[in-house]
Amino acid sequence: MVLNRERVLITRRLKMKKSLIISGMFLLVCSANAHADLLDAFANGGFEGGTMNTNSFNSKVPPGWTITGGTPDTFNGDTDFAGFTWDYSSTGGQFLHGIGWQPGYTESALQIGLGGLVIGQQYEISFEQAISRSTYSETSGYWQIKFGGESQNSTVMSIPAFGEFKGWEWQTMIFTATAETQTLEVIAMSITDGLRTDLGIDSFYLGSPGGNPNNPNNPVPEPTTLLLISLGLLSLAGVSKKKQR
Ligand SMILES: [Ca+2]
Repeated sequence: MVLNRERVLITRRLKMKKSLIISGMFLLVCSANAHADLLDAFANGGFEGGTMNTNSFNSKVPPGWTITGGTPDTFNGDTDFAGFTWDYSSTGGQFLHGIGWQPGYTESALQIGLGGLVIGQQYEISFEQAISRSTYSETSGYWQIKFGGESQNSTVMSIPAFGEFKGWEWQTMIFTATAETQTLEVIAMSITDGLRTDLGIDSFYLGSPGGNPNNPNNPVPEPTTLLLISLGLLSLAGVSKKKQR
């Protein structure tokens, strides 16, 4: 009788463990899928779809973006007027060109009304940046990114020699939402007041941390990782089963 009762208890415990493991695995798969979501309201991080002449200072930004300061331009990897040398980013096509010439002149673009944010939640902003030296360029520069009330600076890119190009290099930033709807702004900055820098930005992502599939610096959980975690959980279950025997 006593033995039978123990057996029933052990079977019950094993059943509970099994269901815990299965729900754990389910949660892991769900969280991996949630990371793939890009913020709904955000548009055109690839700076594509412009119909302007990309081999000139066209003073136009691609669809989804609005100019806030100066006259940023839409370029592509072949843009080579005025001594410029550029290349295509990892996601290709067009990109945004901005001049930083502080404090008197700043080129910037924004997207307003990015809603659906969760206050206190972290969001990843990642992008590729580049710098070129035209006949007008004088100094090094960086991108300043504003999202809501928070502002972060990218790594400074040093001005290359004439005819040379530097980039595209990935930048990853984590912002915390302080409102349900926020404005995003990208601002070209020179490191020296009174001297001009010419910067490029492309492959812009705003969404869940780790969710940018193009960002090579992101530890995105891959199917193989999930499989390994599942196998680990199963072997743990095996060990506890043996112990109970
Ligand atoms: Ca692009």
